[in-house]
Amino acid sequence: MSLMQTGGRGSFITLEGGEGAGKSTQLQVIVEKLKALQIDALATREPGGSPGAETLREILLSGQLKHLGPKAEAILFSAARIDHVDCLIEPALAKGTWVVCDRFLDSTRAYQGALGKLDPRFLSALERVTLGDLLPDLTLILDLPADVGLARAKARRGGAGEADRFEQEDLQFHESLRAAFLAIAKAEPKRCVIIDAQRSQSEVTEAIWAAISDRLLPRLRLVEAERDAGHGA
Ligand code: T5A
Repeated sequence: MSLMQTGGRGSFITLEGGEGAGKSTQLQVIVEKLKALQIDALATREPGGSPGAETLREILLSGQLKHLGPKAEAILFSAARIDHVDCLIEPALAKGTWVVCDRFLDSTRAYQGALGKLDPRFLSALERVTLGDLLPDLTLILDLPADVGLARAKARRGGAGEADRFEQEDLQFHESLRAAFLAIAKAEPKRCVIIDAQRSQSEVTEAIWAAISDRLLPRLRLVEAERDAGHGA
């Protein structure tokens, strides 16, 4: 049985983790694998993903608003998210497209929330007004030692290019970030799966695909089987 699009709502997958964990690399592979199963899928990223949010991305990653502090940054990342959700994510999910997103709400929880020591009640309120009921169906947390990720990110820049606002933070910041993502995964095991990202790219892809096959594809197969049975009646 082929995994054709079912006409139902698409699934929403997010990739999270520290700098250089391999999120962008894996994002493309996942989307290609979904398309090979004839699932309509698109890749997107945060901050960004829609014209308004990309404008905010440029400002946020330039570091020129760092002095405003984590609370204001959390609001600005959320403002970008509202545009992204309204313009791209919700319309795509509603028409049955699967959306695979490089970073989403857990990055705000980890970078601004945990590292910025924000009151969790402030973040919950912000999530409520930003997202309503929208949550990822599956979040893959790519985990690796902070120094390995930073070295990968630096190598990708060719060593010379300028590190962005958050890559410039010290190693202690990035180690705490790793712990924050692991804590999120521990608190929400139904939504989150930790992926050991220190392995080779193909091994990481294999682990990610195992999680998607385990958590999301059975639901799709079920809907499809019901639809086929209905057609056959
Ligand atoms: N942010 C974002 C917040 O503070 N709050 C928020 O709410 C949100 C949404 C975004 C920044 O904004 C912050 C977090 C970030 O600091 P970005 O430019 O989008 O910045 O950067 P990152 O998301 O951190 O992405 P990176 O590009 O740094 O890392 P990736 O995407 O995880 O890594 P990737 O795939 O580019 O890989 C890095 C290098 O490693 C190699 C790749 O070829 C590449 O050269 N690589 C591997 N090498 C060995 N083994 C593997 N398994 C490898 N996988 C990839």
